[in-house]
Amino acid sequence: MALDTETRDQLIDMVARFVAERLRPIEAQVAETDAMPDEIVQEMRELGLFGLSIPEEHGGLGLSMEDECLVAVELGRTSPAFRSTFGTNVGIGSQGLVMFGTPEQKAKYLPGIASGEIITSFALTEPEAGSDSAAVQTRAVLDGDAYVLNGTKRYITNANKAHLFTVMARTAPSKPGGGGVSAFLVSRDLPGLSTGKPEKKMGQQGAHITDVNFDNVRVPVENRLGAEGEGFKVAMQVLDRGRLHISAVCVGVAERLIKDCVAYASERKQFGQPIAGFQRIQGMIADMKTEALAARALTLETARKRDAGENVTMEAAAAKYFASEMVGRVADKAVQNFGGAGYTADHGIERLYRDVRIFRIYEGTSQIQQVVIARETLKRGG
Ligand code: COS
Repeated sequence: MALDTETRDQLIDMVARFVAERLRPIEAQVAETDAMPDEIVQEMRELGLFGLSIPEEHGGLGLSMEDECLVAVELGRTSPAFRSTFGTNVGIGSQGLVMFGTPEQKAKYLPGIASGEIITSFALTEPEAGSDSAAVQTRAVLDGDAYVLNGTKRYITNANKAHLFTVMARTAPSKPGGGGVSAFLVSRDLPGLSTGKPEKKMGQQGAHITDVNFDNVRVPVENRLGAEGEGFKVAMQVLDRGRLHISAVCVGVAERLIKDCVAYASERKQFGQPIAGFQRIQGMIADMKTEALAARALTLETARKRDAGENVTMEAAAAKYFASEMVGRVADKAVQNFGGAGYTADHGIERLYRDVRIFRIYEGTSQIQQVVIARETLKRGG
């Protein structure tokens, strides 16, 4: 549902204040401890952040894609690890259920997801199925009233905290591609399900990814999400949507970095004047600003198209491709703008430089986005 302008502005203002007053002051602490304070998670719950995209009838805010992107831009103005805390509930961990769940499945899980009592994860990637998602080897074998799952998922965001996983597993080994894959809602407390140790990562400390292991996990038949063999398409449609959200976060981080650069360049003096007065610095700021504006426009335009019911597979891939590459270039220029101070931990610039690197990889690498964009463009005839 699209909010009226006033309500939307109030929501954005509330999120902006939360980011500025509660999250930015503890960015460095969260990065250093690699842990998210419980009271911050509780405040996120109270603000409704876990339920931004969950339909109102199930206890969420039911935002339109455009409104969700506008909120995601605000959330991008701080360490992406904060957004990651509820990011799976808003996006890939819940949207399969929202789009393909039965009324019973929705009623059972969505209210808890919206309130943040249930943390969700999206378990698609495997050791041998990264970009080639259709190659998943995790098996789901029907046995009476349950599917028996065996296999390993890798790099699964929030898996260490998750109560509910959307798992893509192969139900038809005779069909090697996506057609043999089904999706399941898998509760953490089922015997045989375990998660590994959080990986040591380049950035986004405070957000965690781990393996998920399935050892004869019996998942009730009623927890299959969508029809047998539809799991790959469920995953792809969840990702179409997730990619737009990530694009908006990239825009937010870029806008934050530009503000930081402008503030620093206006203060920092060399050759007797603030470096903002030098055209070579201005050139960098102009490039950063232009690219951020372009990514913002592409992301919001695509979100509006999706809200209008259009197929945006190509546009969402283009937005993710452009916005994630853009924020990489912006972060690189930000380090340059700050000079030696950007390379030290003092201003948090090097931290954001590391944090944004994953945007070009997760929810589909830039190279996969190129594949999707080219295929769709060829299919559409231009
Ligand atoms: N929406 C709906 N259906 C889709 C779709 C989409 N976005 N993308 C593909 N499909 C459908 C196709 O229409 C096709 O259906 P039919 O079999 O009925 O014709 C089926 O799914 C298989 O599609 P395709 O042949 O394009 O599959 P490929 O194996 O070639 O893979 C890519 C396509 C590479 C695009 C896919 O594997 C991908 O996106 N990989 C990256 C995954 C990713 O983002 N991983 C990150 C981990 S999750 S954080």
